[in-house]
Amino acid sequence: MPFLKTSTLVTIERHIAEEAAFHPEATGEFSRLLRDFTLALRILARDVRRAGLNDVLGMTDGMNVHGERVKRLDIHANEVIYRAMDHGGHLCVMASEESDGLMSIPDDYRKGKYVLVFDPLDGSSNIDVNVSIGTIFSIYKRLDETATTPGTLADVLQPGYKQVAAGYAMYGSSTQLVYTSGNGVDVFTFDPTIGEFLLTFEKIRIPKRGRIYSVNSGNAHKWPQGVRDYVSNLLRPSEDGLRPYSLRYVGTMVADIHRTLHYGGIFMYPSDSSSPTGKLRLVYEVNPMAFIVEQAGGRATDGRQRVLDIQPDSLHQRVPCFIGSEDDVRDAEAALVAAGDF
Ligand code: P6P
Repeated sequence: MPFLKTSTLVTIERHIAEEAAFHPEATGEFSRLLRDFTLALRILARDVRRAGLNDVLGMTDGMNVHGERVKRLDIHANEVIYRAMDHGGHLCVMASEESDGLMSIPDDYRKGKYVLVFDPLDGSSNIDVNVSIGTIFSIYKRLDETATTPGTLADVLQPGYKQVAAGYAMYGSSTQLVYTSGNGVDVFTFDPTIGEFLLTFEKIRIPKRGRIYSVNSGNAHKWPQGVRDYVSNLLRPSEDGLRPYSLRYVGTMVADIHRTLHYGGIFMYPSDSSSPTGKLRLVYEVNPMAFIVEQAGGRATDGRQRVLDIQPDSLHQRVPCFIGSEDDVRDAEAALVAAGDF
């Protein structure tokens, strides 16, 4: 794998404090924000691990804002993160996949200069079968950093290149936190015996090209012609042995991106005839993953433009996405152009 395994004993708190040196304007507020957030992740790591025992699985009678039946663990995760983050004084507003609109900071708590958006439990369709699920998050500075009023929708709907930090936790055989604040991508593994996230891989670099593609092929009949041409070509054996590619698809974005980050290749959720803007959400799924993959040397577009340059129009806006190794994403874009999809 193209990154260094570290042997020094570095907790995420120490790592963030050391990274603060790259941000002279840092007041320590950002470090305290992340400390509170990792507390929520520690709680969710415990609760996801015990989910099968606590009977929190299974369908609720609730529906989320998108009309999808919501599993109890989704709601629980949303509440855990909100309660961990609502009183620290670092945030002026939050928003999540499970929230209809903005998640306000309670009146009697100070409004800070940061904004947190998150998908509390990505991959909820996999909760019942013990397949990896995760939490995805992004942090922005509010538009007026001097304001002390509640944050607004404009503070949340910022283009992805404005992200101050982004990351995801993956609750699998171990709980890993993959994180960037614009200075490369680092991986922390949770040690439940000491309750700490320890730095395990530093400055991940995604391979320039991989040999894996990741997409829900069940939608192939609905894809734009360029996507079908691109995937057909990946399956055509080449004389240099680079093709055919292998298909790997977990159905949890966190798991599919995590594998792509380490092994290279491409993760795609294209638009299709029934979902003209794809399925995945720009603000709290695709933007954070795009920031991470770009920081690891990869590429993330909607098939035509850089994801991080897109100005969001609404909180739950969907966007087609092609994310992964630079060469693989560019090949997909070229196939879309060749087929006249743009
Ligand atoms: P499909 C999980 O429900 C999710 O939001 C992402 O984590 C995942 O990449 C995608 O949807 C899977 O969608 O349509 O392939 O089941």
